[in-house]
Amino acid sequence: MTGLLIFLCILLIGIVIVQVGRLSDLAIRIRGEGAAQLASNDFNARFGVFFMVAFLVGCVWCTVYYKDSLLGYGPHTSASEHGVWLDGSFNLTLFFTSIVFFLTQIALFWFAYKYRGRENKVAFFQPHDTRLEIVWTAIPALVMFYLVADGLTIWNKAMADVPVDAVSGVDYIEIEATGKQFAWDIRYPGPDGVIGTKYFRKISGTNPLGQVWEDNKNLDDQHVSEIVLPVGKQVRVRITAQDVLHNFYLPHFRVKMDAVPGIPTYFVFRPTTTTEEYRERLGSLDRDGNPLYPEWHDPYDPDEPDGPKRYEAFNYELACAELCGKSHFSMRREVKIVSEEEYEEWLAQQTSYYLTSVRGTDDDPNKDKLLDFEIKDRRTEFNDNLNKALSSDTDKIIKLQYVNFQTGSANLTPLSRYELDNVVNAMNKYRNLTLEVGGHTDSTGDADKNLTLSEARAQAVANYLRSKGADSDRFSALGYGQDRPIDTNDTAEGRQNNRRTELRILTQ
Ligand SMILES: [Cu+2]
Repeated sequence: MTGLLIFLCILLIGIVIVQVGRLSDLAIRIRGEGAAQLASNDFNARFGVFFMVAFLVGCVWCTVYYKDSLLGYGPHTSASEHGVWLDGSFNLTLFFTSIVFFLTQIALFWFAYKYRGRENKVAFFQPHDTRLEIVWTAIPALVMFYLVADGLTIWNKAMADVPVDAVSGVDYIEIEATGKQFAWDIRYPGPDGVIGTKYFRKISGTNPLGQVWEDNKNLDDQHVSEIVLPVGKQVRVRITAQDVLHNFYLPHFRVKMDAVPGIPTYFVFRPTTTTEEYRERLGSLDRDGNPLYPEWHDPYDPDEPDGPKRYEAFNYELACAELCGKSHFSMRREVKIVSEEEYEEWLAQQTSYYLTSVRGTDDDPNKDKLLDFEIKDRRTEFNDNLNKALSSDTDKIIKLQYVNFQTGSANLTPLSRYELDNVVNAMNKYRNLTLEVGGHTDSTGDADKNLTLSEARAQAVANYLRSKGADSDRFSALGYGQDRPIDTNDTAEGRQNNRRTELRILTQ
């Protein structure tokens, strides 16, 4: 129905225009064609000049009116180092093109007025003017040359990669952004400062980025939900995509780079304004205490007039600047620029993706071995317990936390060897140390069988120690079965605590 109405309206307007045209044709014929044409020329020329003035004033007014909403002006001066250079270059170009814009618009309408068709006026033909040719060729050429040279210098400076020798010294932070429909996966390098390698065939439900777990540099890499960066520090973003073209866009930092599947790109920038400073800038007041940018003092949520104001709730954002599909908009991510201390604090809370989601699962190629830092941690823990037992007069027992057996058998699990190696080391260090290896079970099942199992397990530990060169005279193996629980046998956790291997220091 609406469609039909619109169609009828358009038809009607068309008919009106045709009729008005006919009417003016008729009027010209009645009044005499020549006079009417001259009057029309005069009107059009004057109206043209009026239009020009209104148009140019409108251009200036609208620029001034919306200035504070534009990147680079008002509160939106760049929050990054290179952004200031780019904005400067942009302003310089705007300056020269504005001059050309105003001159050509004025000339266009002024000429239309000055040389309008008049009675007894003959057209003026100017076939050639060398001086004019030189002026309007040379001046734009010089200006263009200057703009291009200046632009190239700034471009090369802004797009420069981090110096190669800094890779070992690492005075910058490297993070990785992977675009996919419809999210950004952000990866931080972890304590080693280096991002691990990826291979697309490794991508799976449990390995969204296709990290190669055999590469140790991957083991501490962190997947984070927001981008947090310290102010003043150089940041290199590795940019890549998993499906279609995306674009890594940080408008407030003038950072923008395509994320291309198969071709890694990068962007290096240095944030200079913290989120808090930018908020202050948006909320700043003039000398009389009135908001400098009133629109930023509106409530952030219109339904909550007393809630935070827009400037208080402001956050930098990462957007995708490529129309990559129907949920393209949902690729927005918040970006926080904070002080060095706040950054360190935030970073300490981030966990390694490998350790939290992959370690010990079937996808973990290191399942049957401990990682260097785990060996170190467990060694420290064992030595602490040993020292405690050595210096105590009453509690001479050390529980071997990481010695485990396959269910129902006396076969040591592969990872038990690390703890037992610590025991061998301790015996080598303390030459007078003699020990009793005690096996314990929970109360599940038959007591006699448990006793036999605990003896076999204690013996298995003793065999291992012996195989590593520990002197048989300095330790004995004993099974206690289920007789000495240290926890309740009513819960799974308690039973787990009761199934254990202990060392008792006999002499030291
Ligand atoms: Cu996208």
